Amino acid sequence: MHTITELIQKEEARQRETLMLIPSENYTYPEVRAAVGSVLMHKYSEGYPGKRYYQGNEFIDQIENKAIETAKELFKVPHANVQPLSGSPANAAVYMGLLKPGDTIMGMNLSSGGHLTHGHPNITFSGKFFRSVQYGIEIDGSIDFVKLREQILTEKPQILVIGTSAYPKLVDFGKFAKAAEGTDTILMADISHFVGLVIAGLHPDPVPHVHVVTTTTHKMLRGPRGAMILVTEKGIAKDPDMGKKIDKAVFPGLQGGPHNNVTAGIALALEKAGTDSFTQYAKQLVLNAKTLAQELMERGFTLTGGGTENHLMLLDVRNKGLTGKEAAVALESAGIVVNANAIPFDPSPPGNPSGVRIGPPAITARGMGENEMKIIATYIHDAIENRTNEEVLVRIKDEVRALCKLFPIT
Ligand code: DSN
Repeated sequence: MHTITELIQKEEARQRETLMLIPSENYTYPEVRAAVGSVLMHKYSEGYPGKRYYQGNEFIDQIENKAIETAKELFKVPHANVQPLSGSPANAAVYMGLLKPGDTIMGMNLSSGGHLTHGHPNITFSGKFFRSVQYGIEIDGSIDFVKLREQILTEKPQILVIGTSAYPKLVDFGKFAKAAEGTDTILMADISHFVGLVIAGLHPDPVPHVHVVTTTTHKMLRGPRGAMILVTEKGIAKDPDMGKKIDKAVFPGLQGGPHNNVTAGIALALEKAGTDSFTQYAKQLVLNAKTLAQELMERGFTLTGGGTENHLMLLDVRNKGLTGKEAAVALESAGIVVNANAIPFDPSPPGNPSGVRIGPPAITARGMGENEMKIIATYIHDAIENRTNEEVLVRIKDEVRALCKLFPIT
């Protein structure tokens, strides 16, 4: 039996020697890892800066204020809460703060690329304690905004959730706002998956159009596992207490002491996100995603929506004669780590879907560019075509390891 230390070392080697192509994963900065592993985790700080239930928070207050101010400046919003422990608790806090049990949440359904916390019925808090109404995409991956407006007018949701976790197109927040025009619906954008593109100006910005924005901090932002809730000018104009209500829902509503070590990591990641070097990273990421998508299509893969406009793509692998899970397992044997994922209108169940989701945020952070995307497309193709040939899979795994060595993790 390995010790925990040995297992951490093994996991580090796995991350170093494989291609991390799950689009929601990334490598944090060394400064972020140092902050998360620091003495800050020893401290209890229930409350908010200047209003804590424990003494000894002189420096913690400054750290949290720095994270809040950096977030407000970066996203140009009047209110930020940096305490949610992750994306699902952040979304839960918005619902708890702004809705009553039984109110209606309207979000994109899972197979169209939405998220469980956007009102997925029956099995999630968002679909159990609230009335859930779901919207979807059309066969070409687009959203029919005329249909959406009709649905909003019929269902009268208290909140419309605009966000995706497996959607390869840009989200037009202005069109969503127009679809809800004249109603009392709160508009919430969950930009967890593409937050870095928003910051870099490569994706439409939700802030002018919605009342509240949630995002995780560990995906494209390369921060620690955590999340933020931002209230926009439009949100404050709708309800001057919106920020206070959300703060109260986070603490004491849902959480106890904030993870101060994580707050420091978030502050550091946000500082980095405001630099030119982050903009360069985001540009390269989009270029890499488009190159990988194009190269995969040239090798006979079907991409839902016909490619990608952001940082991720969904491969429908049915034409290759296997399921998404079988494809993901074959790729892992070749050192390429992806996740099986439902595709739009998937006839198969979520546990054994027809697609895989792929994205290059992590390998772009390692410094890989378009040339490497072409090589990786060949690896993906060869691994799937030769999925029962152990010799080929081992050969690709060796080549993946050699490629990874050229792009060390910092
Ligand atoms: N679980 C994360 C993802 O992989 O998309 C966020 O939902």
